[in-house]
Amino acid sequence: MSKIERAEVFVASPGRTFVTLRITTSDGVVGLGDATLNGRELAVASYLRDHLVPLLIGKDPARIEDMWQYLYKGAYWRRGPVTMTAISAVDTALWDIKGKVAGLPVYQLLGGRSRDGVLVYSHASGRDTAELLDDVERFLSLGYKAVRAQAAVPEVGGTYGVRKGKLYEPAATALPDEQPWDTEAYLNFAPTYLEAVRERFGFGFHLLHDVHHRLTPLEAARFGKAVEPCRLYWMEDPTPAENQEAFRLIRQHTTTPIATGEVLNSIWDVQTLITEQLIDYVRTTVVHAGGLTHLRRIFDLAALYGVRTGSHGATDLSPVSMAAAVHLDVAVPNFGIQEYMGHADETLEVFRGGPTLAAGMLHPTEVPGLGVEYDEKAAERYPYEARYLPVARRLDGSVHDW
Ligand code: KDG
Ligand code: MG
Repeated sequence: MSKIERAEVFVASPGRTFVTLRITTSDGVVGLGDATLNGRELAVASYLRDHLVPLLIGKDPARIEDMWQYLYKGAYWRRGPVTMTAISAVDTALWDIKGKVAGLPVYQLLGGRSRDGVLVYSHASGRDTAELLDDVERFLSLGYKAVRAQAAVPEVGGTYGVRKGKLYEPAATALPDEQPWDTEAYLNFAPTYLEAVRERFGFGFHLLHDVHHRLTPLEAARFGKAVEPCRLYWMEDPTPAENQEAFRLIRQHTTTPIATGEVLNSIWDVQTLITEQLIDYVRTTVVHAGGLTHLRRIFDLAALYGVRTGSHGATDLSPVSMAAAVHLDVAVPNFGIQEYMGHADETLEVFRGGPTLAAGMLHPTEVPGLGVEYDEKAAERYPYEARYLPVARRLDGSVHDW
């Protein structure tokens, strides 16, 4: 029987910080898992190094489900982003190994293709409406069939999702940046730029918008209603999702589709949202929701209730996560859309391979496993740098949801 011989945790910052788990079997097969939790990276690295790696050595790498149950139930302490990200990394690495042992790309182990390619959306943004419109035009001319639109709120300036450099990167400072937030100014302004996008480019592509947890349910209902003429593909995270019941109120007032789940970690965190059909798209990910094993379980529950998938895919999900996501996206019947922001050149020096993009669609690799390699030597050129996500403060100085 093959055994897990080695499990190593790498923390490096090629373009941004990534935590990567590499498992090696006694047969010399290597599997990778992403363990990146933006702004709390070292907590997951320690969870893996100090608590999970000693449990892995000598175990059978083929028993993926059993390993998941062992790590989840064996912890006694349930759920939470740190635990679930660490379990995800182990689970993803074991699927990578299984694919390599079988000589098959991971999507074949998940039942094979349900579709030819994976529809993605990218991020257009601007410091004002004019800049946003130019950016939307750029993405459409690159062949994207779906674009997310975000613009800075005039005067207040503070908002979520406006790119400064080539890629949107919110975790950019050694201590959290504090950004202003004004709900009324946002509610007055955001519908106007979404309308401007539709007016200029029409309805021949999918338009998305991320509210980023900043509204109360009633405000979100008002926003959803206001943007109905724009026929959004979705409004994302209209209100903080830890209160699943809150979505009932939004649902009663608007036909704008709702997506949520990027900060949630388990099937229990989305159970009410799915079973009561309070959302249209579930955005949980391979890296933060327990790996391919658990995410498949969430997606299957969602399929029963007509909820489609729309996994998170920001730059803080490593190419290993993106590869795993695309293998699952291509296989599940209820796939909706995949977020795709791409990665910095430095990131791609360290993580080689992964899905390919053509005409607004991602395609999984056909090589055995996930199809991504980790270049340890290249990673050494990018030592860990601490970076935090920003914090939002209302104009009276109190903390708001970022
Ligand atoms: O680490 C936080 C980011 O991944 C998040 O802010 C990005 O909301 C996000 C999105 O939809 O990509
Ligand atoms: Mg989001």
